Formats: sequence, C-alpha cells, structure tokens
Amino acid sequence: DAYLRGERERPHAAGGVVDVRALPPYRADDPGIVLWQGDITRLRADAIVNAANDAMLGCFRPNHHCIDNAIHTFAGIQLRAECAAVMDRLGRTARTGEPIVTGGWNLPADHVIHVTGPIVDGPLTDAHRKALADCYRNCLAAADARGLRSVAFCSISTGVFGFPIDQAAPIAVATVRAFLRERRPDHPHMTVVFDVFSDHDRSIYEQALHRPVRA
Ligand code: AR6
Repeated sequence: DAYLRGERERPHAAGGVVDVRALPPYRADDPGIVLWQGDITRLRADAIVNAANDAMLGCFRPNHHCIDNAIHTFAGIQLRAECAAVMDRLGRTARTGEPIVTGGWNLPADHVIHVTGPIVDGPLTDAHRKALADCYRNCLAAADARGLRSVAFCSISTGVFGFPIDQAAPIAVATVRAFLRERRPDHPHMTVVFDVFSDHDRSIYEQALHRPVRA
C-alpha cells in the first residue's frame, strides 16, 4: 500500500518521492519556475507531463528508455486503460500539441498530461518551433482549466522525436514564462518544474533560464 502511494523508495527511482512544493525556484526574480534533475515518476505534483505519441496508449517497445514507458510502467495498467477509454471517446489519434489529461494512478503525481510533440526528422523549421511552444502553452492551459497548481514538464520531443535540446529549452522557458506572466494576476501560485534527466540537459536548461526574465 505504501508502495502504491509512492511513499517508499522504488528501485527505479532511487531517492524516493519529491514533493515539488518543497523545491526552491531557480531564480528569485522568476518565482514560478523550478529546475529539477531526475526521474519524473518520482515527482509529487498536481500534474506531470508525458511526452507521448499520437496513439496515446504508451510505448510498446520493451526496455525502451523513453518517458512514455517510464510513466506508463509506474502509473500501472490503470493508466493504459484510462488512456484507451479517452482515445475511444475521441475516435481519432491526438494532434500534435493536443493535451490529454488523465489521473496519475500509482504515481505520486495526481494527474498526467499527455502531449505529442513535433517530430524533427530533417532541418528544424519555424513550424517545429511553433508546435513545441504550443505543447507547453496547451498543457498549461489544460492544467489551469482544471485548477491544477503545479506542473512538471519533461523536455518534450528532445529524445526519440529528435528536437535538438539546445533549441528546445529556450522555447520551453520563454513559453512558460509568458504563460505565467499573463496568468499571474489570477493565479499567483502556479509552479512549473522543468525536469531534466542528464547533466548535459541540466546545463542546457540553466543557460536558457539565465536569459533575462522579461518584466
Ligand atoms: N524522467 C524525466 N525525463 C525523462 C525520463 C524520465 N523518466 N525518461 C526520458 N526522459 P522521449 P520524445 C527525457 O524520447 O522525444 C516515446 O516512445 C529524455 O531524456 O521520452 O517526445 C513516445 O511513445 C528527453 O529529454 O520523448 C513517442 O513515440 C525527454 O524526456 C516518443 O517517444 C523526452 O524524450 C516521444 O519522443
């Protein structure tokens, strides 16, 4: 039971559960934004964001180290069933940037926001950049509409989907900052976590977060 509530250390996630409300902002003049390094399935947040594919049923490749597999594995079969029911109702595949919100099931997070990022299989274009920004904006809007106050993003599209992370991180940061700036008068307490996996990705996000915060 304690395992299912995510309150004990799990072998895949050494270090145990991390409550995002206890994490400090990355910079004092950017109070809604946190940078955190580690496995997203450890995070207790109102929502974590899954970099999914348009079928929205998880990743079926065994031992494939994508975030979709990690989230579905540790959320449990219940998540797969909920996704299947949602997609049945939708009656089509999900569009790029179209968020699907489910429960978090056996994860410490309350919800999962599944979104399909753009696939970059040639030169990076403005259409890719816009599609990536839409992912962040649409996920935050979906969270906001449900009254969710903490959202942890992975670096959407920067793994299997091939979006260069040094190009993606500034888009993620600028889009989230703009969203929080616009929403701040109504929702002063929304917290957004950028969850990075590797040391390399962390340094890329640090560079993006060191860019000036526009007032
Ligand atoms: N926690 C945090 N970040 C992670 C984790 C984790 N457990 N695992 C990976 N990352 P990717 P995409 C980071 O490939 O590029 C799937 O098969 C990873 O280092 O998971 O959007 C889907 O079904 C990278 O920075 O997602 C789709 O078919 C980021 O998460 C496709 O991959 C995203 O990498 C989606 O590709």
